[in-house]
Amino acid sequence: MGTIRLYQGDITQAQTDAIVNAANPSLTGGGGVDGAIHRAAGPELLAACLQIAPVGGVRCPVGEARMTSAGKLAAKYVIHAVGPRYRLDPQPPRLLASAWYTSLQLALAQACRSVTFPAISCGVYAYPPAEAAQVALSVCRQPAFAGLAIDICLFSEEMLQIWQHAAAESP
Ligand code: AR6
Repeated sequence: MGTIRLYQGDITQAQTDAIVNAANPSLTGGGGVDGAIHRAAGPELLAACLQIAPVGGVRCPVGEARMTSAGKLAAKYVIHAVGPRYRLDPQPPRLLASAWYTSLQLALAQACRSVTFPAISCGVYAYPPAEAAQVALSVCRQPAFAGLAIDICLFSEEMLQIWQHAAAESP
């Protein structure tokens, strides 16, 4: 039976089959959770990302995701998802939903039973977290993903409360 669990923590410590990275289209690392995941996984993660063939000049277009091995992390896989930049990309809700949906599809395709997400786009990409939470939770609740244990790892207590509120508002 699937579950959706919100918790405060550091996603690099997650013990699930896959963890999701909030990446950018180059998939060559960056700041925020992307930097933390690459540091914790070690250089094998960047090497795996560089194996991904670019499409139209980028390894992962906005609203999509790509899966790699996970280097030194406890997880088996890293799913690199690229969310929208809130004020720059068109139709941010559609692109954010697509990033979550594609990530969950990849997890299922690799027979993962559990996956941990960060708050994609809620940092540098400036997506208002309450709105992002509603978009993300509505994708996670789709029947197609009912067999997955989905954890959502929020970095601060404040972010956890925003997501818990969104979850309670639209149960
Ligand atoms: N564990 C869990 N969540 C974290 C962690 C961590 N260790 N570190 C940060 N967060 P961001 P974005 C939270 O900026 O907005 C990168 O440079 C953070 O507090 O990492 O999708 C990429 O390369 C925030 O709530 O991702 C891209 O260029 C959330 O993770 C760009 O940033 C997402 O913040 C992507 O921006």
